[in-house]
Amino acid sequence: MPDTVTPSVLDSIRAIVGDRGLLTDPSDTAPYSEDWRRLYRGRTQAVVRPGSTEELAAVVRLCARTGTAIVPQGGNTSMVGGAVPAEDGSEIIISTARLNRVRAIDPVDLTMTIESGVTLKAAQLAAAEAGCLLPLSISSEGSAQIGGVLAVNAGGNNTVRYGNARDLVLGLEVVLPDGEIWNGLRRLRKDNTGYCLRQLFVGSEGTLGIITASVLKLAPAPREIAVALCGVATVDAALSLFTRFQAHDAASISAFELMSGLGIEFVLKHIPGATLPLESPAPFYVLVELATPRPNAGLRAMLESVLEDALGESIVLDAAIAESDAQRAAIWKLREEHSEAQKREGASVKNDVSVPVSKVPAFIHEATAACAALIPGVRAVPFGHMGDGNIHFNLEQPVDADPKWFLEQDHPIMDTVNEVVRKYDGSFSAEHGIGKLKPYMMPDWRGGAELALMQRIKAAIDPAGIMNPGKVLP
Ligand code: 2HG
Ligand code: ZN
Repeated sequence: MPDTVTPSVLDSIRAIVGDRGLLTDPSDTAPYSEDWRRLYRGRTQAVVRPGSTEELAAVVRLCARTGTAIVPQGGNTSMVGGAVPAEDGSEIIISTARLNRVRAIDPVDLTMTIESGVTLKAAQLAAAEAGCLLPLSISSEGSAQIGGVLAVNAGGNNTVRYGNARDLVLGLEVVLPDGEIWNGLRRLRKDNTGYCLRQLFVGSEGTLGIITASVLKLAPAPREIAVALCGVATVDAALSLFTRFQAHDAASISAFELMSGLGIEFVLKHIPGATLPLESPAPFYVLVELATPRPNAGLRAMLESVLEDALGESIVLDAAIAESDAQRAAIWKLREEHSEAQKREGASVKNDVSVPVSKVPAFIHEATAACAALIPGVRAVPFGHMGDGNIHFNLEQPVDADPKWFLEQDHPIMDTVNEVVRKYDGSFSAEHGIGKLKPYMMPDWRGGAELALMQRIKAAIDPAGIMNPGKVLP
């Protein structure tokens, strides 16, 4: 791509956003140019931080006129390199960080109108202050911004109950690739008026436009929450525990997370303050969270009775029920710190995949064996959202292996895991998206009419191809 980021383009951007809205010094732009996993290091001449939707639209109009490619960026927490610029410095980053107002919350309509730069954590707190729940929770919620969360259709811990990010979106405001603002900030539960455009942008990973604000569905705040950590011998046992909770009160399950013995070992080793509230370690663990807005629902008693039965039948080896908010947070910490602990342990190859819930045990079993045959000594660390079938089938490097060599094995490893995923009618990309990491898989998994249709949609909305080039589509 020709270098379109000329001094005159930078001057024009500065005229729109002011000095405060433009970073050009390499030491300032560097943190925006590398991903959290440190798999990709790009380069950019400008990180633009507009202070309003109108400013952002004016910058995009300028880019459209000059053919300047744009990488939209929120909290830069992508696991697939979805927000990093190219290495040749030809792309500018537009950050949504300064679009950070909660515009409105309505506890009767149960909606929140929010700008894209608000972090997910801040959005959750704002909803809670209004007596509501924003039912979306992911490990990176302290940094991830709402715009990015929607652009990748994040899933996370509560999908089992509330669905993915797209299921919470009632309306969107989007800056299109030509710089026009589409104001679709409607907050209606019923609105059948032609094609559902907002759902095109959710999950498009910034390749069709930049989401600048949204209307999200809220839920009533929970009155009772009960959390337990259970040690189990096998993933099959974890599945039978899940079916027991489903049979008792499926509607109260707000999270059902699986962890492996090795994953917990890494957390205990690398994360200060992490402790295991069980008497002895187990091969696998389940974190179950039940929550309800109903008064006097007796959740705690239900949790105890299901666990007692499961202990009696040796489905569960040991269990700890949180007795306070602090204990609840301590149990969740064991789960939420998995990515960080794995990063500290060494190089890892991630497989964010999904299979039908009933196939999770067979999938984990077979994928573990297949990877061990491919790379002797490789350490499988499967964990994740068992209640919705999304497993992070991550592989940690063998203890003495060279991290660089191990990362170079990423395609053979991912292809090996994906063969098992395919056997169980799963998906090679469950919740992290395609980004820069997985476009090469698209023809194989979404080829024919499906990929051709996606390419036509991209060409229709972004004919010049300036929005997040090289991401999602091969
Ligand atoms: C999680 O569930 C995130 O914690 C990250 O999706 C998963 O590190 C990962 O692979
Ligand atoms: Zn996850």
